[in-house]
Amino acid sequence: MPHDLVIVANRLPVDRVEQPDGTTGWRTSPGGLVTAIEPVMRAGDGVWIGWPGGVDVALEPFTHDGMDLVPLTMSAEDVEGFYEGFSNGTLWPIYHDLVAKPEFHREWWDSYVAVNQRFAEAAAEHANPGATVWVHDYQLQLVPRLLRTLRPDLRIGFYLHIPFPPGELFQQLPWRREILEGLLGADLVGFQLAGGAANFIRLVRQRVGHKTHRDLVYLPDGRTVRAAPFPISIDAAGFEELARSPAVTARAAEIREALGSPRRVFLGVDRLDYTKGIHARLRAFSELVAEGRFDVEDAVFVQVAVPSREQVEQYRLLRDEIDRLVGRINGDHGRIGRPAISYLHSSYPREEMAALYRAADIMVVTPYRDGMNLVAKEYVATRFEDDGALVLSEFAGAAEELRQAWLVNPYDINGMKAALLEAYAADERSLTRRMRAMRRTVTQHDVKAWAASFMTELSDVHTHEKAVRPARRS
Ligand code: GDG
Repeated sequence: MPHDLVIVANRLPVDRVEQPDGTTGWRTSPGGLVTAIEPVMRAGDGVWIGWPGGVDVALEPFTHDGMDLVPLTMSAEDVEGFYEGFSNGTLWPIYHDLVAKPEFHREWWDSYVAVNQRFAEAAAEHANPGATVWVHDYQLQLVPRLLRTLRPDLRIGFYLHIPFPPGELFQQLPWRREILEGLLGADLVGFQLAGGAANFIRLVRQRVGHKTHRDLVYLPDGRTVRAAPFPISIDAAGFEELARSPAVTARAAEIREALGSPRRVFLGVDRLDYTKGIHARLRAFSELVAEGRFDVEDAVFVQVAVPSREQVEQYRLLRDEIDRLVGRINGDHGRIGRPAISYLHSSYPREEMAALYRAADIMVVTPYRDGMNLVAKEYVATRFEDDGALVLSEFAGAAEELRQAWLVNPYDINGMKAALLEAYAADERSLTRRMRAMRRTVTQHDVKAWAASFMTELSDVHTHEKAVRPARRS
């Protein structure tokens, strides 16, 4: 049955789980995107199209927890070419400042085009006349254009969750023009930051040759496309509520005790990804331990590294590097029952994440480049007593909003060491002042506000265009 609102994302918002009786069922994935979009979907007769995970999993559309879901099948070749290849081996590093070297393979591109076409066809099939379609992220940048060709009646929005790179990097892509044209199939293209939107507009002018004015692109067929920032956020109230619960409070105390009740607990929580700067951050901490500035009785670092993209070679190498570093530091500086770094290569339920945030005095988030970084915002949301310190990379999107964090350049190890020392020694008044301001930001701009503002702008895009359209295009 067609719908008035279609969400298109690489993954469905559910994970397959084995039931105790051996059958398989579904569980809503804990991510922020689901929290954000669920209310929009329910209010607007929505359907979600995406990959359920796994290879050659062919399933009929189904309803889970009141959400209509349309699973798309991926073959082993699709996973290798479209997902691990072009999305994560080519686009991911280019869009993250070339932190790793991107690979260019024509067969990966062909697979990217073919899978994007399948997503577009599925969206076309499930959309009512004049429906709204919201396409998500870097894996699906060709969908807006492919979909518009199939269904010119639709209103199409696109949102990029990762940074949109400056022209000097983007231009390396052999398929740069196709990607820009793919995105221009949308009425509204949303980015995390104003800088990403500006990069896109400039590239469209230079590479595709369309006229632009401020945040609008004028296409030869008379259509206009708007590019604008929509910084994503979290379910701040939900996180705070979880953090206040007796179970999480008790668990946080238990974690601190298990760590030997040190004076300060440092925490890092990231997908195990080379963009997240885990290695450099642990190095900064370990040098402070080696220099005797921190004693393992006083300061412990807990690093949670959530397994990610384990089939991709660069991710396996990163894991080995971090394993070696942690082993060396703990071997050199740990004492019995007191490792300098507690390293956990695993994922945890949301309650455990909230308990870790509450147990931590200093949250360390130091990506080389990050679209936003929700972990930083989640930490802030759980600090309802206005305590705790955030050390945050200048290169995370979140740094534009969380100005009261200890901002660091993740390439500058000495700078990071200085920030860790300052956050360690900060007095209560300064911590409260900083945290209170950051909490205000996160609670006021939560994920529901983010989704609502994108949907409002998408439905207003043509009105907006008339208001600002210049007499002569510039
Ligand atoms: C991309 C962009 C942008 C992590 N481990 C566990 C777990 N998580 C949750 C966190 C957080 C989310 O995953 C991670 O979000 P981030 O924003 O930190 O990073 P990416 O995964 O790289 O996300 C990023 C984001 O999209 C949204 O637009 O901010 O810049 O790269 O919510 O809490 N959740 C649970 N167990 C874990 O072990 N339950």
